[in-house]
Amino acid sequence: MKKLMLGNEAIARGAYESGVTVSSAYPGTPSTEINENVATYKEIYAEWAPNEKVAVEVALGAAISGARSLSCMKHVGLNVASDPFYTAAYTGVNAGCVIVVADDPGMHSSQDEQDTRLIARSAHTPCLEPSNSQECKDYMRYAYDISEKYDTPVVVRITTRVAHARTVVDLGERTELPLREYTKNPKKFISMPANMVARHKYVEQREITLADDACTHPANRIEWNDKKIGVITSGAAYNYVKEALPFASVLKLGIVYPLPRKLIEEFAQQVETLYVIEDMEPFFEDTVKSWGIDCSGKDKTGLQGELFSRKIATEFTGAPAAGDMTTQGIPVRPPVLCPGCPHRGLYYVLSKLKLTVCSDIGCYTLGALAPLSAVDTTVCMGASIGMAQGFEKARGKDYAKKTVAVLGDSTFCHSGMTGLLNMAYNGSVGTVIVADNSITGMTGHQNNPANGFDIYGNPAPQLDLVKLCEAMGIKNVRVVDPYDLPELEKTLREETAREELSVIISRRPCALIVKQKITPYFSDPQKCKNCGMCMKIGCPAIIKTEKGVRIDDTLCVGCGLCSSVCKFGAMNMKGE
Ligand SMILES: Cc1ncc(C[n+]2csc(CCOP(=O)(O)OP(=O)(O)O)c2C)c(N)n1
Repeated sequence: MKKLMLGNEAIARGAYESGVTVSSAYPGTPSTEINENVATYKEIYAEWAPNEKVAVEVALGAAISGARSLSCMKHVGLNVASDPFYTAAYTGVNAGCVIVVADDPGMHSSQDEQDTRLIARSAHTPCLEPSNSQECKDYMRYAYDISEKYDTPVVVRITTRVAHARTVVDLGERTELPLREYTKNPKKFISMPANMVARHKYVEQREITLADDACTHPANRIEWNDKKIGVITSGAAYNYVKEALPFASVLKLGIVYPLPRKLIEEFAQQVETLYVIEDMEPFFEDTVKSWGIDCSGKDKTGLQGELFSRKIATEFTGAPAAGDMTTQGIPVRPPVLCPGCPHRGLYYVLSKLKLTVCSDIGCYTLGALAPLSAVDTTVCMGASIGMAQGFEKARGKDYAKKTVAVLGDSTFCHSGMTGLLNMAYNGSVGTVIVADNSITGMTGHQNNPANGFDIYGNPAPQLDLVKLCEAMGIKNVRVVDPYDLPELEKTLREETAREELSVIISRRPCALIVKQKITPYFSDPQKCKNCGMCMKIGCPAIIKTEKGVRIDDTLCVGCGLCSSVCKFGAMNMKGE
């Protein structure tokens, strides 16, 4: 049967058909839909882990114990998981263990452009890269076969356009696999120096063998055409190359690490001019050049942003440039906090109090945008707390009283908890605000340990944030509703004035998950003085006109924040 599938859906299907029984992941665009789809297969146990490190550890444990396993994450997730990941290359697996990592060239929804191929190489772990949904599914089987044959975890690297494009997939049957036998093997599975010295040698030999075998693996193939131009490429870029340079011969790499040297040398010898066209880093290009083969590519495509076929046609054939194809003809629509978002009230008050805000990664990062403009720093998940502590240690307690850390509930569970423990343990002064909207909002509403539901939507033990903070020895823990601006402001003033550590839990569910009847607000033209105060909350439902403001009642969710900030009583609920 054929089905139109997202790359991410096809990866899940590939895991299913390959007989996977355990999958642990943490959401992150553009990888999130993989585990959401895995969870639809009843044959696979799926879970959201609190972070990627735990997810990889669960997958590794399952694989060593004898079951094929999967872990998925976005590229920066692999940084979090790198501790178990690097050592897993030494311990090896038992049953197959595949880690799918989604890179985001062009940073559509990420804080950096990281190339996972580089990490796979430094961890001495094989890496595969599919170009479309069919390959997403097929490469999962290849990945499990390689994982078991060579006793190694395997990375499947995808990029945004492959993860989020739909192409036709030929569905196959699931191979049901019995659990492999597990036997205690300290020399392999206990990462003590004496054991790992021998394993390191194994890893080196494995890599040489795999590089040789990769020369004949079906995932690496040459498509001969005119031999004047030859292109080495992979992943999404392969599709663009086929469209932009249909006359060229192409070496399509599916195993992108370790590289099949003999195959590349054979290809290079037979073409007049050799180009390497790859998203992100000059990963293939640098290696091929290091073998003394003349080639080029990055001088034309650059390191930043993603490739697209018109860009390749322009750079490699001199076709007219088409401007920025990604935005042409499309009105600019910058991201914004949704109408009724509970983070809006919090950032309005933080901005009013002119506090230094070490923020974090989540919907609340949007508090950085005008008119709220309340954020000073955002680095990576969980960094807000450590950064605020750094401000305190460098600038002193008085500055700490003007500094807050802000992070969401999922981010707090992911990697905020340890930062808070550090503050408590080291007697730091400061205010940490957990913007608890009872969901992992930014990545599309995944459940997490703080909201009391598992990946299937079933009730799960709910982390009690207040008790957790108290258990860390924090005396000042308060819960406040961010729709209640006066109370929120009072709480913030009181807690930041203390020369102690405080936690404020700003609690209200995400406006998009609240299912209740909405009575929208309207602006009374008799009372509106057009003072612009309500514009300061940055609500997309409020529209400024020459005569005053208007509320778009198709957007308004009736949160009443505009009414709280209007001094003239102009904002009222319809029917009031
Ligand atoms: C290491 C890492 N993993 C995953 C992500 C993707 N990501 C961005 S924000 C976010 C979670 C946001 O949830 P929460 O903290 O609850 O805040 P909300 O968006 O609900 O306001 C995730 C998973 C990331 N940026 N970095």
